[in-house]
Amino acid sequence: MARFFAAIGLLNLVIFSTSFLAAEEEVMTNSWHVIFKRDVDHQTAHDVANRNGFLMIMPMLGSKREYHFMHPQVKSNRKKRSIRHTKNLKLDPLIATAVQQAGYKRSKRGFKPLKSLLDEEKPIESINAFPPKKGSNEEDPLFDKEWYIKNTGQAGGVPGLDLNAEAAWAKGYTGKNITTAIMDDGVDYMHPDLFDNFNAEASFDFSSNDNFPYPRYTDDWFNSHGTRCAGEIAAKRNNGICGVGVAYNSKIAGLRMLDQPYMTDLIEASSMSHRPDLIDIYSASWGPTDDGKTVDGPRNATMRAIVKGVNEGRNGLGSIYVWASGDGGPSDDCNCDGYAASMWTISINSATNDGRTASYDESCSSTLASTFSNGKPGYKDAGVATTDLYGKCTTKHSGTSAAAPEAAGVFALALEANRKLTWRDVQHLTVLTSKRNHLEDPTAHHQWTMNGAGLEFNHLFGYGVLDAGDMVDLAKDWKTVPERFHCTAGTVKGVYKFDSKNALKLQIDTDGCRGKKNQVNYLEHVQSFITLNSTRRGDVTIYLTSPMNTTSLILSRRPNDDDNKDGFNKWPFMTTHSWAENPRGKWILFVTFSSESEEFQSGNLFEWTLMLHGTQKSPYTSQTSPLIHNTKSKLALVKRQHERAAEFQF
Ligand SMILES: *[C@@H]1O[C@H](CO)[C@@H](O)[C@H](O)[C@H]1NC(C)=O
Ligand SMILES: *[C@@H]1O[C@H](CO)[C@@H](O)[C@H](O)[C@H]1NC(C)=O
Ligand SMILES: *[C@@H]1O[C@H](CO)[C@@H](O)[C@H](O)[C@H]1NC(C)=O
Ligand SMILES: *[C@@H]1O[C@H](CO)[C@@H](O)[C@H](O)[C@H]1NC(C)=O
Ligand SMILES: [Ca+2]
Ligand SMILES: [Ca+2]
Repeated sequence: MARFFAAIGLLNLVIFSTSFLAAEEEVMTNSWHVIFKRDVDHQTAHDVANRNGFLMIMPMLGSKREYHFMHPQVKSNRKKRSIRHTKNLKLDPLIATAVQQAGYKRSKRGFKPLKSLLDEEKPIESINAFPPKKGSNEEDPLFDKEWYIKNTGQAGGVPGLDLNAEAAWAKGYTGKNITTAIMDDGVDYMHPDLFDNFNAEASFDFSSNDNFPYPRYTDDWFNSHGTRCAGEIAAKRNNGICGVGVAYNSKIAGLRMLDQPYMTDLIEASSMSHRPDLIDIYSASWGPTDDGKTVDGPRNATMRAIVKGVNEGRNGLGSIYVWASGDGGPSDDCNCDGYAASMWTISINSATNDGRTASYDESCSSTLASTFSNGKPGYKDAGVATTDLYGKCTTKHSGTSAAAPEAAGVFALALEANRKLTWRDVQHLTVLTSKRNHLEDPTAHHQWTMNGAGLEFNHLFGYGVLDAGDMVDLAKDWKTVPERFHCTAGTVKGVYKFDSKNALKLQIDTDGCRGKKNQVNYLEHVQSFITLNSTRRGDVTIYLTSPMNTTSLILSRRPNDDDNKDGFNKWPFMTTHSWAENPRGKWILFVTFSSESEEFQSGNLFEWTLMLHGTQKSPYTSQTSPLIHNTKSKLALVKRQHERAAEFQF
């Protein structure tokens, strides 16, 4: 079964299922996660590694008990576990346990292999940034092409459909003293447009375990991804080179972690927990393969790293994890990607410069908001202009890859406006300031809908496109949101059949844990943990309707997913669409087959657990931002709604 480590509590990590069954393409690596019987210092860990023939790579998750060991004589892509090596480690008097690490695939979003680049009419366009122009106030040659920052209608776009970054800059926010880590294939930190904004102290290379996350050379520039993402955030302004980053005075750290034959849980976990005292935002434009049939997510150590990050990172305010929703196109669903679907990551979809989704855009109900990737097909310069490898610039960056760093840049501006923002504050600000603007689904399948709290959302775009100007405004006077609580609304267990002719409708009636310590009155995230199997997993479609009649499409059809045995095992389908709603009342789960073929399909649902996350007090009534007086602002709207509801509900 597709398994997933689901942590529901904030401090107590609840692990629902304890082992991943190795997928076919998994291997065993030469890395071991070693847990000592007691805390040991660095030197002791080294000595213990040495006396067993291993190398100590690094401590794990800031712990003195857990270490990453490597065995130089073991192959890094074995078919089987090396029981002998694990046994030897376990026999060491200081070691409690040791787990050999599986190696698996993680792919970067939006990279087109050389072949498809050559197939395109125009090959990739790289503009030489050398020699850097002298003088401090020279215009950046690519700025006019950065329609995502300032859309004047260039490349066939809609004027004004952009991140509204200039409004934030005009107020003096440019990302000063905020660091975003690019978790990727490295960063060309020698690039003249990035050099000054590179935070070397916060950087690391987890692919080769050293301090220099410089991209490895390949003929097809495969490792240009991280450098391109970095420029979108922190390319310098007015230096006559390439373009301008969204937060052009912020710092970027390079965390090189995608460039080794196989990903391991330890590499992911180490990256996501690297220097949370120095790194504010972690930007990731990668994940499980976007083949439309994978169901995968963070494993043990990575899940612990994320939970630790949101609880302890940034001195307890919480690390901000920004995630690209995926490039699997309409035939994939990012709720099957456990990183994007996590409550602790902000998953970002992308829009084109004329307000549509791109053909590769993957959607799901866990997406919070959107930024931009490439523009209108067929238009020159419709791609994302940014820095490129070896001091060059490009106008062709694309994919949801391009979208996540833009969001990281906007969040850097917001954090500069208010250093006290928690990880949840950033999500609330995103919901309240994102805009519908000109975003529309051309197929009209996914309409803009008002949720029960008066917040407009769209399955493709979340709460809309980020607005940096409004976000810094609201951030400035923002009062930290009230404490978060977790309420299990209910569990339905049994054998519930559904098939091509008969859909399944289940109901959970909840009081939102009323009268208990963990009562939830105002929702943030809602999770449905579902266990089911079916004759064709990709044809199963699931809707969740809240008591306030907001319907989230929590699983859409995935035509390529022909799984007929694994199904889902306590998989956490997440929705953000009931944000700020009152959870009390009937929740309805609707499970159906939507298939194009006539073939008869059937399935069984074994379990549905509904988890509500949110606050007891309204997070909005205590806000003093001047925006509260703008009766048209989302803040004013949702505050009024909460006040009206509170009169008779609690
Ligand atoms: C910059 O940020 C660090 C924490 O990331 C903080 O310790 C330091 O005081 C800040 N400096 C300024 C000038 O704000
Ligand atoms: C994951 O963690 C659980 C509990 O801590 C442990 O029993 C299990 O062996 C771990 N699995 C892997 C693959 O590390
Ligand atoms: C689902 O699981 C049940 C119980 O294990 C089994 O009887 C049934 O054949 C399975 N169905 C499919 C489609 O795999
Ligand atoms: C709930 O919303 C649906 C549209 O999503 C609408 O057709 C229906 O009438 C609504 N029901 C109630 C009771 O408001
Ligand atoms: Ca520049
Ligand atoms: Ca995907």
